[in-house]
Formats: sequence, structure tokens, C-alpha cells
Amino acid sequence: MAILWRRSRNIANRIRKCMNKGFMGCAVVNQSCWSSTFQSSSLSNLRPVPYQNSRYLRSLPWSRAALFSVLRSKSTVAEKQLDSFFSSDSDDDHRSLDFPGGKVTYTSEMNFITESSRMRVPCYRVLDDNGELIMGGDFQQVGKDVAVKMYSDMVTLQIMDNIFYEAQRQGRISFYLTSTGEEAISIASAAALTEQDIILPQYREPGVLLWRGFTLQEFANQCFGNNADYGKGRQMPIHYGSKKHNFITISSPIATQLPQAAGIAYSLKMDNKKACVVSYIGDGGTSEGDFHAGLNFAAVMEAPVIFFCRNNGWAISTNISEQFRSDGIVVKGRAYGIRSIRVDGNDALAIYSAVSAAREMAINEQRAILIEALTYRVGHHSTSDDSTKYRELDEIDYWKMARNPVNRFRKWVQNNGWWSEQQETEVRNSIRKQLLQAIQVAEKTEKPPLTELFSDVYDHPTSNLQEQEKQLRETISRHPKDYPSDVSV
Ligand SMILES: Cc1ncc(C[n+]2csc(CCOP(=O)(O)OP(=O)(O)O)c2C)c(N)n1
Ligand SMILES: [Mg+2]
Repeated sequence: MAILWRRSRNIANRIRKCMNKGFMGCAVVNQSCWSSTFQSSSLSNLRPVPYQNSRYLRSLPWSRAALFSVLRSKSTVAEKQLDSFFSSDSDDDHRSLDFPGGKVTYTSEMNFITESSRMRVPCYRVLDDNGELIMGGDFQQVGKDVAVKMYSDMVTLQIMDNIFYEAQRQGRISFYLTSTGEEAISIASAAALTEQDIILPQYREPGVLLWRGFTLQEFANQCFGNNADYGKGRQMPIHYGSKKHNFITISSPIATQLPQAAGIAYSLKMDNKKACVVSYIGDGGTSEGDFHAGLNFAAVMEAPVIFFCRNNGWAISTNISEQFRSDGIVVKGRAYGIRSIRVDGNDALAIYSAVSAAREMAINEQRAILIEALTYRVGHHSTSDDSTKYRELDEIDYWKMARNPVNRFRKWVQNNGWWSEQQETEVRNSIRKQLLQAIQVAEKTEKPPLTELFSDVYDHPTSNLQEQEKQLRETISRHPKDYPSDVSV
């Protein structure tokens, strides 16, 4: 009892401290109006590039790039010239430099741009910590059916996480990774998209697949790597993928999905599709070179892609304070000319609204958008990690209890009269039963045969692959007892 009391007092202290400190030690102002956090597009007036016939400009190397650009798929909004901000066609040419990309005004003051603004970028939210709507906020309405599906899917995700995590601990699957604390992000963002939008995940977004109808059996088949797994058992558990659901298979090397996302979005643009690409990434992933390449490509090619960054405070054991010195990730969008917003990642309604608005802009204006969601990884990084070795239990408990995204959304759904205690019990029991059944089936289903290990990459296996297969078969015949009996040779 005394331990319990001390623990809850610790949590209360932690909550008080965190309320003052904000996100990971820094105050971030909550804001309930998304439209003002998107950087205004009013700067993007269209103006003809001055002096485009000048011999001087044509002689510059970048004029070749400009020539090439006519081959690109056109933006629906066309090129933007930032110099319109200072626009005046009059006689002030001596006060500005006509530079490719737009005019740059001269100044005689030696001002370095500061490394950070005094105020951190505010965080858009719709629901307060108690699940109540914040008055006067700007948000997209969510009706009963969508809200109930969102909540049920969050519950399903929680149950999946608990049971698969336990299955890994029992040695039945080799690896697992939970979405605990981040359930609202994948579910609410998926709810705001259409099935035509193409998803390139990092790995902590199974909720998107769940929303799109990937079944519990399909999740179990992948984790058990059986014959029914679309990856034919060649990937680690949680590396889901589904052509039917426009969900590109997860690949472990982080951030590789971002340049690919820019490319896929560009192909949607060329085909005049009314769809966008959504690529997820973690805070740690933003330190990869591919993050920068992906954003720059998408901005320059005006590709309809939403980069969704889950800033959950940690990249395995690396805290964000050791990851970057910027005000999170949201400010990085501007450096690439990408419109950006910071959202409360534990507020499902804020995520839904921001993604709906971002999708509309991405498609209608043919542009990239960056969303940074502030959240927290409540679970260990994966089953290969023990996060209590590098972070305070109080910190974990604070996010698990006081900032729980599922409980917050449930309060809102319940206050609308759309959910009851009885539904809660029924749904939890039913999902649990269905999942245990799916695991039993997945476990009993045969594994893909050994030959599948060498197929599907080359039309004809290369000589080194043939050599490897021969060596493997020799090893198995020498040590048959070390080879799993449920995989046919
Ligand atoms: C290119 C690459 N470098 C390193 C790793 C090892 N690694 C796996 S997950 C991870 C941390 C990623 O953290 P973050 O992007 O914040 O995602 P989170 O796990 O918090 O969801 C690292 C470094 C990797 N998989 N790929
Ligand atoms: Mg992270």
C-alpha cells in the first residue's frame, strides 16, 4: 500500500513538473486553430520571372535546369516566387538582387538569422486533456460511425500489442514492437485519408493497416512468417505490407521510405490522380540523409506527399535533446519550402483535422506538407530493448496515464453518447478471442518451403545465390536436428 501511495505521489509530482516543463523539458504552447499554424500561402503570388530573356541569365548554368523544368508535370498552382513579398517593379533594382528563385533585398545591417525563435512553434489541439472540446477551435467534424470505428480500432491495436508482445515473451514469435502511447496517430491519420492514398510506413503504424481492413489473421500470419504471409516468411515480424491496402511493405533501414514517397507522389502527379502519399517517420529517422533528400525532392517536384513525423521523444535510447538542436521537426519544413504544422499527437481529433487539411492541400495545390505530432513512446523501443535502463519510470507513467490518447478520445466519444461501458467490455472480449484464435491458426499453418528463400528477386537466380542455396542444403543434411522440422526442404 505504502509503495502504491508513494508511486502515485511520484506520478502526481511528475505531472506537475511536466505541466510546467511541457514536451521533453521545453514549453510548447497549445493552440486550437490549425489554419493559422500552416504558414500562409499568400506569399505565393504568381509573377513572371523578370529578365527571363536576358542573355546574362540564359548563360547561367541554372537556366538549363529551368529548361528541363518544362518537362516536369505542372503544378496546379504553378511556380511560387518568394520575392513577391518585397514586390515592387519600380526602380528599386539597386536595392535588390535578382537571383534565381526570386529577388533578394539588400541590407546594410549585418544580421545573422537566429538559430531559434523565442517562442516554440505552438502545438495544435482540439481536445483538452480531459477529452473536452476546446471552445472556438477550428477542426473537422467527425461523425458517430467514424468516431466509433476510430475508438474500436485503437482498442484493437492495444489488444494486439498486449497479446503479440506476450507471444514474443513466450518465444512463439521472434520480435515485436508496440504502438503504445501512439495509438491515436496511426488510427486518426488513416481515418482522414482515402484508400487510394498510398502509405509508406516506418514501422510503428500498424494502425493504418488495421483501419484499412487488414485482418487479425493477416497480422498473425506475418508475425508467424507462415505460408499465408505475403512476405513468405522472409521478413522479421511486424514488417507488414499489403498491395490491396496500398500499404508499401515496411523496411527496417529507417528513412529510406521518404525519397521513395517523393517518387511515388510524383508518379501520382504525372497520372493526374486525386490521391496523395503519406510517409511516416520517427524523430530519430529525421537525422538520416534520406529525410533531407526526401523532403527536398518532394518540395522541388511539387509532389503531393504528406510527411508525418511521430516525435515520440526517443529514438531507442537517444533522447531528442541529443538528436537535434532545432525546435523539433516542424521548423525543418520551412528550410525546404514545405508548409508545416505541429500537432498534439495524443489528440485524435487534432490529428484527424490536420491530416484532412494537409491531404486537401497536397492534392489540390500539388505540394508536400510536413506534420510533426508530439507524442511519447510508452513501450520499450521493441522486444530487444529495456527502456527502464535509460529513462525514468515516472516519465513513462506520466505519459501512460495523464496523457493517454486512447482514454482521452474515449471520453469524447462517451460524452457524445456514442460509447458505453458495456460496449467497452464486449469489444475487448471479442477482439481478444478473435486474436487468440488467429494466433492459433497462424501457428499451425505451415512455413514456406526453403526454396522461397531464394526466389522473387531475380528472374533467374544468380550464380552466387545458387551457390548459397547449395551450401545451405549441405549444412542442413549435415545437421538435420538444428533445422526447424516445420519448414520443408
Ligand atoms: C538506416 C538505419 N540506421 C539505424 C537503424 C537502427 N534503428 C532502428 S530503430 C532506430 C531508432 C528510430 O527512432 P525513431 O525514428 O525516433 O522511431 P521510433 O522507434 O521512436 O518510433 C534505429 C537507430 C536502422 N534501422 N536503420
Ligand atoms: Mg522516436
